[in-house]
Amino acid sequence: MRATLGILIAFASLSAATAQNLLTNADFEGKFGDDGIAQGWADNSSWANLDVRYAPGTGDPHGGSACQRVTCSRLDYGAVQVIPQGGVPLKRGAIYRVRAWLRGEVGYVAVQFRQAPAPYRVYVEEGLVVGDRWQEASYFWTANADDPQGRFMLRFARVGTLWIDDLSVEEVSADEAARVAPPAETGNLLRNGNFALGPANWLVNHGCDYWQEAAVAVEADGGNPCLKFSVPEGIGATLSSEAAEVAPGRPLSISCRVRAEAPTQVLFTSGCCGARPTVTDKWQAITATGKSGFQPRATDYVRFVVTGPAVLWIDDVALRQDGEAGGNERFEAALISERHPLSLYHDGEQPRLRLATSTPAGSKPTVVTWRIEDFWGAVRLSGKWSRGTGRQEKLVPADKLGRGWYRATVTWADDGHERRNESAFVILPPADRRSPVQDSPFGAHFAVDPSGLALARAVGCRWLRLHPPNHTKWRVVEPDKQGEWKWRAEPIRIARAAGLALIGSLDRCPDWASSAPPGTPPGGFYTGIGAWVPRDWAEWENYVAETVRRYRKEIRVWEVWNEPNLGDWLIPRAGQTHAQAYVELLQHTYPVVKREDPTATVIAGVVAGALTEKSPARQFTEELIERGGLQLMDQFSFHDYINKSVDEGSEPIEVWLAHLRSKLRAAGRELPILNSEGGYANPGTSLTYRPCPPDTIPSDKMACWLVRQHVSQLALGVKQFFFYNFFLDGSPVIRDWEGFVEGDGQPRPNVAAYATMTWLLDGATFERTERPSADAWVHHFNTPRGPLAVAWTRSDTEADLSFPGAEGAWDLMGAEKPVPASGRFDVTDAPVYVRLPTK
Ligand SMILES: [Ca+2]
Ligand SMILES: [Ca+2]
Repeated sequence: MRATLGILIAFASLSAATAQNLLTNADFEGKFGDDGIAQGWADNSSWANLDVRYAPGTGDPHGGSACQRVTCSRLDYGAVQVIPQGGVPLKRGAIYRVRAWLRGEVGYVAVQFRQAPAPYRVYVEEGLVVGDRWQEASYFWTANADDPQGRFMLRFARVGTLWIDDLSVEEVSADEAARVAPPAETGNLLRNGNFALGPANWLVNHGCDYWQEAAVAVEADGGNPCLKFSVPEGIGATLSSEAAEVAPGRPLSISCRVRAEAPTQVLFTSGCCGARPTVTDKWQAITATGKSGFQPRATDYVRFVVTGPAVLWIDDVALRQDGEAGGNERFEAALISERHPLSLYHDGEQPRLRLATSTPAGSKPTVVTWRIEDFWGAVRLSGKWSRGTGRQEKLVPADKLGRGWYRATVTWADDGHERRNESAFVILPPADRRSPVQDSPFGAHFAVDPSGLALARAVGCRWLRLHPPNHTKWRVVEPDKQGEWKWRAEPIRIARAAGLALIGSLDRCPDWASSAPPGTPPGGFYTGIGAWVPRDWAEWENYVAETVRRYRKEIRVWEVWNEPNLGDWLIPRAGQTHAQAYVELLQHTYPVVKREDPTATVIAGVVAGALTEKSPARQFTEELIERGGLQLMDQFSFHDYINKSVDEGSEPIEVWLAHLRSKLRAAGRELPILNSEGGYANPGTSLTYRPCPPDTIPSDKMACWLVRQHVSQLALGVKQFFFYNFFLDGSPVIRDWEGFVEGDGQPRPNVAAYATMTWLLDGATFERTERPSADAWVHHFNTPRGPLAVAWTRSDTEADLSFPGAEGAWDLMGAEKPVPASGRFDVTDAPVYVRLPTK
């Protein structure tokens, strides 16, 4: 991937620039304003919580006599965004060459196009990690949107200085772009297209609003394995291949063989071509051809999209760019657990992994090297293996590993290149959590389907917030017409039967009940017509009353709306502020819930963002308090998505939470506070071959910060935290927000970190926090098994901390640590748990 990008950059620099630059004053040779910003340019960081200043860069510009200097001196939330004052007209299908010269010390700088108004969809992004010397970021892009006011942007999220010069955006011909594109590879670019490696490298989307799920199984069709894809009635499911690197601007074809139990319409597609045939009970071939577009990191993958009921058998799936059709001709290997992809094991279970190879007829045997590494990077098991042609398999017992997260890798040489395949599995503490569920602080968002329930149980998550799954929302239960109820009793019954406690969500207007003016574009489930306040409060009150009454035995806690401080998540009536509209909504909700169920708890606020100084979240909350909103709720909730640990930065959580508490106290309503949604907006992958943007949060940091966020919040009296989210999105490319597991459900290190935390802190009560130094935290809890300390240090620091009389210790991944006689531990930013003697 990196090599291809390097080639693109090198060639792009050589070719002549004759096209028109769609950016003005992009060499920064024009005037600078009093604010230090070059004419025609602007700062777009006011939504973030940071300090940034601009100045002319006169020493050592890339070209001419000046460039733009941007210095960020404080960054608590968001990113610095530099934009031209005007939009750039973008035409769908046109090819643009985008170039930027950059230097500085701010890490990764993204060079992107996005939609200027909400929801700020990012059309394309590429960038580079800047350094002392000028470097060029350069890419070709086939526009995927028509936008007369496309927003060009440079974006970074680290304290430091960036110098910018010689930006350009030019429309170029397909020939010009193709001249510098890498050549196409021959052969099938997909992994395991013939299913010789079992289900490896295929992903299923399980949705998040269903309570049954699609299943895959490998079946032998006369000795030839194929994939059986079963989709229950009413469920839309997607089966995806892994993403493959493709050559942009070249012909691309996809093909497969498929049959169905009964005639079924199947969408078989890649990013640039597809077909929608009706498949019958006879094997038939499907093919489609197209041309790959230009993207900075061109990848593509195939997927089958089916609405159940459907049963399909699929084989010989290919994505090629060499003009040939069908067939795997490459050697391939995989090492996956017998429970793949939801590879969850507990103490006492010995995972068994299947090492499978597929050697084309007539090829020589290939030697594979396999290894199993732990979270800390230590190779725990390894070996080499070689067998004959065709499909070969052996079992690798992964015993003696103990608790932890593990990556299983198999590598082999192919024409001088090292190829590899990977999978992940975890060994967790026991699943039983015995403390009363009502008191558990551990919640999340997951589907009430077998995978979602298994994952929640395995990691000790006790609470489910229905956002999504959307089983209680107005758009779902009364979707089409007043009085036509479509209750989802079944998933609520299933969730309760699984021992989960629920937060119901009273939220989102059906189109018929919205105050959106006629002609409003539909938009999405959350940010479209349903985000407008209800047209008639009587209709809303009726929905609230019916819903609370119906579920009052199953759902004891209700939350009102979601993120009402965001512009497109609650759309007020003309002349109203967001806080004003939200207080009006609470006036028509709180008394109704209490009338139907006087013992129910009503959570409100649901404010997006940490409530730091000057943040929009704090401003909204203070206005909510001034308008009497606290009288219309029993608990206050906020949401916090993090890009660093919550206890670091210039305004850590202990500071802003204390401020929030003082405001509640001053208003005479010191309500319980909870974080009803949070996690990672930009998660990274733990499977290193999957395409992943460079500015995502590494999976090892996610595991550390997840525990630090939970435990810090518990120590600060935050009642509960609902991680977003546990969904199996089926995507082979990294999706924003989908933070807990990989797209197919393979565990990220988060899974072991979360399970260890809930196992040790089940039934715990907070005692006190010690700060042995400014860079170290020790939070003390009383647990049913005795006193427990949870300790860590600031990022990139270590400390030698003393725990006299320590009786046991566990690392972040749940493995027991030896207890030194001295009681002293080397502590890092990865939390460690220490069992202390009972006093
Ligand atoms: Ca210049
Ligand atoms: Ca096959």
